[in-house]
Amino acid sequence: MNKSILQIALASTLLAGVAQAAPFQNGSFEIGPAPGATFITLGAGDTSITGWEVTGAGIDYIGGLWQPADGNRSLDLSATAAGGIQQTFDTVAGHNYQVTFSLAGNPSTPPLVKTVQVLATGGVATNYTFDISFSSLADMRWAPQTYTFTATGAATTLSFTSLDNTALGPALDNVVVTDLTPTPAVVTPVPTLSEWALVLLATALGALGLRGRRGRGQ
Ligand SMILES: [Ca+2]
Repeated sequence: MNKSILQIALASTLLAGVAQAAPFQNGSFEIGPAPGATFITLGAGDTSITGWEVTGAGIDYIGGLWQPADGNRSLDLSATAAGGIQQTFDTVAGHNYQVTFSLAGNPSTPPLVKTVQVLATGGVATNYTFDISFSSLADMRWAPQTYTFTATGAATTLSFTSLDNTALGPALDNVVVTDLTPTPAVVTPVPTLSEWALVLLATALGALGLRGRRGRGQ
């Protein structure tokens, strides 16, 4: 590859990178600072969990304290009071999206019933509750939940906000975002009969030309 082709290839790669700046990421909260054997507290505005920003009164980033729903890490959305977390990612306006997540609660009271509010840009704020009556640190009884929204632009902010103003809030893990709107299939055009005829003609002329050159060469 010569230098100019290499430069074009590099420029194309950079442009492609800009176009795909922020797909949804790190929904299981596995990429971030080490939460240790129990947990660490992250304050409002903290962005150390890759892709996410902490909101409200902060959250607890849970390491070994309790059983996660997926991987090794999860969240308590109330640090000392109601906190939350949000992520902004690429969407396609008009597409329908499904958000699935695992919900549980800090197994201590109060309150007995934990509540998290989920909201995506342009969507409907929806509350989900979890009763910790039968939960423990070793058996969090994670429950699958589903939220859906229709994207209103090229970027959407998805937020999970605790409505429990204590240090014992809803627990969150394993957020997955799926685009439910099918992308139109790329159709490869099939040559028409007249186009096939042109292809055959070009092939035949090429063969004649080759024979002609060979004839002159003899
Ligand atoms: Ca996890």
